Amino acid sequence: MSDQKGTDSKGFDRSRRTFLRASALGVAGTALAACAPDDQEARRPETTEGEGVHDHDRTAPESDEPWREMDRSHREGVEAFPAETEGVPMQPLEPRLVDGVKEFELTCGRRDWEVEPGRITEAWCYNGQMPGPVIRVTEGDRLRVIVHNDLHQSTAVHWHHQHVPNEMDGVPFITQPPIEPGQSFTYEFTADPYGSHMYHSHYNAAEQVTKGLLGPLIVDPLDPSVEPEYDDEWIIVLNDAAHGYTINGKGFPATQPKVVRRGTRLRIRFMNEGLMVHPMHLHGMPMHVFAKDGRPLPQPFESDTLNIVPGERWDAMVDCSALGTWVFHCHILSHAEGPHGMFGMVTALVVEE
Ligand SMILES: [Cu+2]
Repeated sequence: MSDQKGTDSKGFDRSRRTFLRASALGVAGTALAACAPDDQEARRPETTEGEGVHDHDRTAPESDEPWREMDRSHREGVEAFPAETEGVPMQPLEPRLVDGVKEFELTCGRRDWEVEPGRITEAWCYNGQMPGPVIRVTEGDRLRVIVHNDLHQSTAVHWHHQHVPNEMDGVPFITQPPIEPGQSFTYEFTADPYGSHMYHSHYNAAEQVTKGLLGPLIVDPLDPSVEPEYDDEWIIVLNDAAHGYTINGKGFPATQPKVVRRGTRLRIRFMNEGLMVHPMHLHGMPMHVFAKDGRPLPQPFESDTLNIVPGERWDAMVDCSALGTWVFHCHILSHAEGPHGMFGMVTALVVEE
């Protein structure tokens, strides 16, 4: 990163762009490439020039030694990151404003989902996304969410931690009839309290939620001064059953990094929609944890590894002061790295000049 030769106005090294695949996250890839050790980069195949791949290691007589094969598969995973895959999670969902009510529409359905390059699973989605779209409102807003069920099973939607009227709580046979296949149901409530929240199925949940019927519900406070100021945010949704260990519906190397400028105050919103605990560990910079389940902590604390239990949300602030590509992963290591390299719950925070 210290070599400024050949950099453009954004500070990226143009000569290294050629190592990138065309990708919506080319910026992140550039940052990653720029942080790769030079010897590793020198061996990287020149993807834009066609056939010419010259890689000493792969053709050397000793290339069948097990440790070389292990190094090769580790390196390939890192070089593929961030991999482009089919299926984009967590797009912002725009409401219609109807007589002062913010009206959203969610359709439950099944689709093929590329968790990692070439690994396709069947996801059960809201609006074709896993996790589902980001519903974002302000504390005190009136919401109406019309849910259509195009699944082959009944379903219902629970608004996790929202103070809803009982009949809006989304639990079949307790607060409402199930939303049968082909039917719709309309939820209506006032957004309260503020914070990082979630919505998810509350019917056959071990299957429906882990297959993808979940999404972030962000309620911004009416008075922003009740939360710390931040420049950028990163929602991290963890899941661990039907599709393997995933961050925002993807496993490494298809997880997406967060790329920020040095000095950014980055808010991370952790959510666990899986069946297991996941201690998330950020390299390089501490996390200042200031809220649990959307509520401010009486005593914020500093952490490098934050345990996220199923159903929990945690909010942490990172002062992105340290340049580089910092790995960010679950520290139950069998969720993150094995003999073939990193997989599952691994991503990166990339801090650029
Ligand atoms: Cu984990």
